[in-house]
Amino acid sequence: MSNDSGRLNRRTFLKGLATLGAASALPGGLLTSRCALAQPPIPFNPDTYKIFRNACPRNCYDTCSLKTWVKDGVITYVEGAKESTYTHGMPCVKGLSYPRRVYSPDRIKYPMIQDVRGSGNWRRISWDEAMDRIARKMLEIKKKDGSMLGLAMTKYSGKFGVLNYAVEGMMSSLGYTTRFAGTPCWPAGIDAQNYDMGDMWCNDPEDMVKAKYIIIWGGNPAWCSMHSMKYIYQAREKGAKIVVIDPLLSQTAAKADLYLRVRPGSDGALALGMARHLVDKGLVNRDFVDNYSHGYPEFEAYLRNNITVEWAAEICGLSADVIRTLAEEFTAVNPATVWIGYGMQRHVNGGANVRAIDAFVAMTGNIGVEGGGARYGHLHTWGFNYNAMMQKPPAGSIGFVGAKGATSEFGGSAEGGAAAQYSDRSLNINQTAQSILDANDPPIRMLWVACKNPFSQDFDRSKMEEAFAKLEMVVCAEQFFNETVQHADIVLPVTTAFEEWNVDASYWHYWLSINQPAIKPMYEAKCDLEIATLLSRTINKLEPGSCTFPQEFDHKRWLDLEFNDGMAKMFGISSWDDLLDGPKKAIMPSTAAWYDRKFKTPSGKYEFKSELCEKNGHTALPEYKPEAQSSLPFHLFTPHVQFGLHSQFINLDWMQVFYPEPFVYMHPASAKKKQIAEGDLVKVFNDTGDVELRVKVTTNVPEDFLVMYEAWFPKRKYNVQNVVADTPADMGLMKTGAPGAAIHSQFADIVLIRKGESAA
Ligand SMILES: Nc1nc2c(c(=O)[nH]1)N[C@H]1C(S)=C(S)[C@@H](COP(=O)(O)OP(=O)(O)OC[C@H]3O[C@@H](n4cnc5c(=O)[nH]c(N)nc54)[C@H](O)[C@@H]3O)O[C@H]1N2
Ligand SMILES: Nc1nc2c(c(=O)[nH]1)N[C@H]1C(S)=C(S)[C@@H](COP(=O)(O)OP(=O)(O)OC[C@H]3O[C@@H](n4cnc5c(=O)[nH]c(N)nc54)[C@H](O)[C@@H]3O)O[C@H]1N2
Ligand SMILES: [Mo]
Repeated sequence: MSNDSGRLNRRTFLKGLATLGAASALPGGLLTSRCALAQPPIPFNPDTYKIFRNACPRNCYDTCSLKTWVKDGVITYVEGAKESTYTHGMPCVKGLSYPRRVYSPDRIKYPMIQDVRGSGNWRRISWDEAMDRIARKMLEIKKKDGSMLGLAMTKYSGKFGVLNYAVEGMMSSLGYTTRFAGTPCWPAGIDAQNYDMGDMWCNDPEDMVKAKYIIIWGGNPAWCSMHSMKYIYQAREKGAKIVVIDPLLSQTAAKADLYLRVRPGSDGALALGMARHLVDKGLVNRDFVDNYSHGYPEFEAYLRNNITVEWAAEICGLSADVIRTLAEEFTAVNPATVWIGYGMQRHVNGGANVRAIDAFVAMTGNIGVEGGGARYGHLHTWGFNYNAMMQKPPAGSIGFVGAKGATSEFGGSAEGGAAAQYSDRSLNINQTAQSILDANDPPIRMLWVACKNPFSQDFDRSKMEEAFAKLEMVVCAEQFFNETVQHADIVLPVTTAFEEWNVDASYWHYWLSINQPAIKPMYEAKCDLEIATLLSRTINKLEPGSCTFPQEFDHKRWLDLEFNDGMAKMFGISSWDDLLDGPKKAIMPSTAAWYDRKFKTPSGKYEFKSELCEKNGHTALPEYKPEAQSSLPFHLFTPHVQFGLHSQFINLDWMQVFYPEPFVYMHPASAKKKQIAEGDLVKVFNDTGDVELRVKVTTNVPEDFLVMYEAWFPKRKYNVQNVVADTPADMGLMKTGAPGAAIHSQFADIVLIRKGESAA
């Protein structure tokens, strides 16, 4: 990269930060010392740049539509596409850092082999050799076991492009394999909304400007969906009240009109207390409950017989008066909305709590209303053909008998459409380590990891070491040498979104964006789809007919195969080429989900009482379910970080300026009790394991809390999963194939290791 482009890069980046208000997070002086503003201005001639269309493919609400500026074949900076009213011309701080990711010297550049796993002795090999070794191992498995079930795949959300589903397709095309089903992210809430409404569907976030009352319940959009904040602020300018319900004083809470600190996992009790108050006050919306709902009388009887506002107050830690006022204020205006965050459903009672909140919103008549709704997420714009994913196993493949194939929340079963009695073997992604240890007959011999970082994102890290030790071969398709790659035998370099064709929809807003190659693939990187075609060529040469995956790689042809009339109609395009003119928004009859109040439940109505839910082992009504208990003194939260997205971004040098070190956050009173002060080195521990790091003391967290943000720091031994067990959430199995993970129903203790420098 030329100096000029480097400088322009940094300047635009910091300017972007200042606009976002993130510069306030910089320690004083850093901004000026890093910034090139003092240097002579760079002559800027837009005509010397080529602009490409891209989209941020991360697992994020915002899925930003991007424009990439390329000069002399080099990406100089990335901006938000102005066509998308949602992205609004500006990506987040992570998006602005993309050139740094593409050109990071730490990227995996070539296929490599590690002579002894964990040794760090990586050797460059050719693509041919890598594929040959992989293919031979797969054929060896089939010969030994008579099936491909010894081959497993774990994949989640490192990149959410539709063509990345070629990884699933590649597996199906080899035969019946073992899949890690489910998602660590949002499954309990997905099932809950499916029981209540028959699908997960949310209003267009842009219609939040119409809301007169907004409760952000267990979500932190100031960090995790920053583009949504402008709608919330606009609603406030028009008079709306913004309430945040969270055990932590998050940045979103700090920006609210009212912050309500609740006990973890007590949201169901709070919602039911609010619902009871509506009943007492005669504030229930009769039109909705009488005409569009099923089982309301039974729900009301449950509230009258079992719930009081005082009981709810006791459990959630708010006063009865606050609960009454909140319920009354919410019903006093129209429309009013609740944004149900993903954070709050990561509990042993997460699904039950989402159902209770849905029921409260439904009683107020705010479902199916523009500016209203119980907003959680949607997949309405994901109507692709999933051609890359749906591949048929070779004739005569032997698999699991009678079991259900693995599913994914983004549609389709992994069975590849073959109507055989056999299927894939499906294991729980939220208990990856235990599942590997338990799987026998045949054992998992080989693991393919793509778009996934199990060592940093899955649970019970120490068990993961043990589980990987059982595997005969681990292949990672990756961009960086992360902890999972350290535990692999072969690593395959993959492209970034700027080096490939792809298409990205959002699970929150209604825009669709394309990724076109702004630059050629860096080094020897290939996309997941090309890797699948390459493997198919290699393995079919060794054993003809052993893999059905197409052996040709023409990205544009693959994109054609993903689109259909439904998608074209929804986005008002004639083909995906139209997305090269800019992102397109779905054309909808209303911005409100369920605007016609025709629900997809068995009764066709909103189900306060769900027989399906009962059949699946839960309660038919959204009854109270208690949070987990422990004898350990602290609740432990490991939520999402501001300057990274899971294990991505924090490893970039630009991000380390803002987030150089992880801390555990604790309240001053409990710090004092433990004789711990700010800056001290401590150990956070529980039965699962321990983490050593320094302390920050803050009243943003309750007294009985320890908080650490998930992130990957390449040069530190920091991993929150050392202390997060693989505890299941209550729901998720129905729609995603495995129960969710109770990531926040965790507990720990803390002990001083060494006093900090300042105190010494
Ligand atoms: N303790 C704790 N754990 C959590 C959570 C939490 O809050 N606390 N949150 C959970 C949630 S909500 C989620 S969604 C999961 C996320 O878990 P993951 O989906 O595993 O997370 P990422 O770190 O985003 O991505 C994984 C890897 O994908 C790689 N990748 C990027 N692009 C590509 C590509 O094109 N091809 C391939 N093959 N790889 C690519 C990235 O380099 C990265 O290493 O984590 C869960 N884990
Ligand atoms: N910057 C950034 N953005 C991201 C991500 C990221 O890692 N970084 N990840 C993306 C992904 S995959 C996801 S799933 C979303 C997550 O988006 P969010 O759900 O907004 O984020 P989380 O940090 O998981 O949790 C939000 C809040 O839930 C609170 N919470 C936890 N338990 C409870 C509870 O019992 N009750 C209540 N009321 N609140 C509770 C936490 O304290 C936290 O403040 O964000 C996406 N966007
Ligand atoms: Mo997530």
